[in-house]
Amino acid sequence: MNEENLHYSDSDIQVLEGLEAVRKRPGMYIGTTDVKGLHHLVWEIVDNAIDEALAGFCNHIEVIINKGNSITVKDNGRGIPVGIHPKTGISTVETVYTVLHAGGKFGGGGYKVSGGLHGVGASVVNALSKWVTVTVYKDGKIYEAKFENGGKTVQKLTMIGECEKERTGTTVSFKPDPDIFDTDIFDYETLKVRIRELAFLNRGLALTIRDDRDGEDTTGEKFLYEGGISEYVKFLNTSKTPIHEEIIHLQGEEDGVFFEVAMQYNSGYSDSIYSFVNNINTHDGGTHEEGVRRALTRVINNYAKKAGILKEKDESLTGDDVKEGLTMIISCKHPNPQFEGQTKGRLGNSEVRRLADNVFSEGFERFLMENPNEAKIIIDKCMTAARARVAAKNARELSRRKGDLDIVSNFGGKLEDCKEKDPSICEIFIVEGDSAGGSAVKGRDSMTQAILPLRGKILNVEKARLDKALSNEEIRSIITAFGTGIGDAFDLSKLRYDKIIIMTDADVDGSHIRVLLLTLFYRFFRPIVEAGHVYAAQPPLFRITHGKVRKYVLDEDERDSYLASLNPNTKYEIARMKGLGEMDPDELNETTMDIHTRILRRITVDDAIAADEAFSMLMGEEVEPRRKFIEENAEYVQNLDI
Ligand code: 0RA
Repeated sequence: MNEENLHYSDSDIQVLEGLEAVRKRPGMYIGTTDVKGLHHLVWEIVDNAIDEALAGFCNHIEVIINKGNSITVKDNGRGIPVGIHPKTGISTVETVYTVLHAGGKFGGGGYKVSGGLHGVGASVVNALSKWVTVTVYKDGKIYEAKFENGGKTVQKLTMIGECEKERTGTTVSFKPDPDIFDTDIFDYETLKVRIRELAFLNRGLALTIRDDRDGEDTTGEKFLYEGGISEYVKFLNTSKTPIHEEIIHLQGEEDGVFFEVAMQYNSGYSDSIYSFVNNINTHDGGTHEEGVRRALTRVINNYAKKAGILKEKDESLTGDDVKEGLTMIISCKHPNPQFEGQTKGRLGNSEVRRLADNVFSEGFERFLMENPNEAKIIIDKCMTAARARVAAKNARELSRRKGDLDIVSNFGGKLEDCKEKDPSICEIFIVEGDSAGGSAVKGRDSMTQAILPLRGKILNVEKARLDKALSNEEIRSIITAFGTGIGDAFDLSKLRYDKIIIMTDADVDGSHIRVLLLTLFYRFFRPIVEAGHVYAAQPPLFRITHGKVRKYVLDEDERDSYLASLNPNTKYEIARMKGLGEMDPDELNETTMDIHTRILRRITVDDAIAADEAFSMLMGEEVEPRRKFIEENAEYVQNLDI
């Protein structure tokens, strides 16, 4: 045996030991052996092709799910080098596929996905596969290497044919080892979503995915976005309503670090901000995000002040104010990214903060200057968000001082609280109208029953954000009485009553108010509804008296079946009940409030949703369904505060 052979067999043994370690502890390398780990294999191979695209030599990557659940990844890059690797003395292809950690070290420079967060290299895929075939098209020749059963070379890199000189690239096919994985079934949708994302993140790079598992080809799906992350933002906003036309796209480069950002505001209240480094999602943010957030807040405040929208005395807009309804993609390509944090989901390179801030602030400032109409729309949106924030803060402070009932009267509410403080035995009746409220106060059990009379109409909260809702006195009384706070400070455990009972007349007006209250609860106090704390009192329609017995019944049906149950000789009297406001306190107590005789209907989430939907329809953008609804419910609708 000569030196070289000796050397070769040494490393060969090392190689096998390395790959054996991967098979013994796959979790250490790919996290899990469930379907997520299975997909991880695909990303390892795709990432290598993406690196070739990032280096500027590849513009098409194809992923195919083959019959029998093997995968093929094709790229049209330069092809993996086919020469002998100086360190191992074997071909580079074989080195990359059999030596642990040799992946991602194809040669210096450039951005690398593969060297990044997950990059464990192609050898790990080989170790966990039943078989792998690598084909390289290069210099007019076709080369092939084959591996089996966890990465054992069964065919060294061999020239197997010729092709046109122009044809270059690498094709890798592999079949995950069923002994390793819990499942061998790839999920098309999962693969597609990430492949589409890669296409958005790498403008001009075509990615296709095809599922050949059942039957012959389907052409698959092709993703190619010349607009890159701008198109990503557009895509994310498709089911939303953008408030300005243009997608703002800014980019810059410094010392080999490339940074870009795309954004557009929509009419919603939440934000969708995603950031990436070398195509890897930095879900915990990092310096690139920090730079943008800082610049966004600063530029908007400066502009708003200069434009006279934000006055000297006004508080500055916060980072939260300026991101309401914002859809944004931040992408950074870095030759040497430092990933930090428990899950390595945060970019640590400090120089990126400055780059991101500079690129963003210069570009965005210019956009605002050149597009005053859009600028106004955006600033107005932020101002509204700020007002909502201040209003919500005031409401929180209001509800924090729970029990201090002076505050309630300050806001025009007229809560008659109960004496008991233990929420589990307390109830609050929300009563329509002052006269019914008066009767309820007199007829109640003042130990455990609180009464909150409402003066007629509650604000319709459709489309009204927290700030507007909070300017309504009735709503403020309700918030204060409940004690839970509202919005982000909502805390169900602070609820001061076990039962919230809506007590309205059994007529059209009564049901209007009930619908308005349910809508309010569903929008702003949903957990209270979900936890089953909300009830509707059921005032009876008839009183039947016979002998010493007084029986209240809800409706005609109940009346008839009760009468049918009586002895035929029984003498009885029937009285039709009046509205809540006309009952005297004793009657009201006996019929509707007394826990022994009353009838309550628990409001389910479905009831609340139905109320909410009715309102959405009445207030929504679509004219036709609204017209129809009003026609069908003319009487019902006419008094609504819409
Ligand atoms: C380094 C140098 C060269 C090609 C590659 C890496 C390369 C690696 C992979 C992995 C998957 N697809 C790939 N495509 C290219 C070029 C070396 C030369 O020009 O000979």
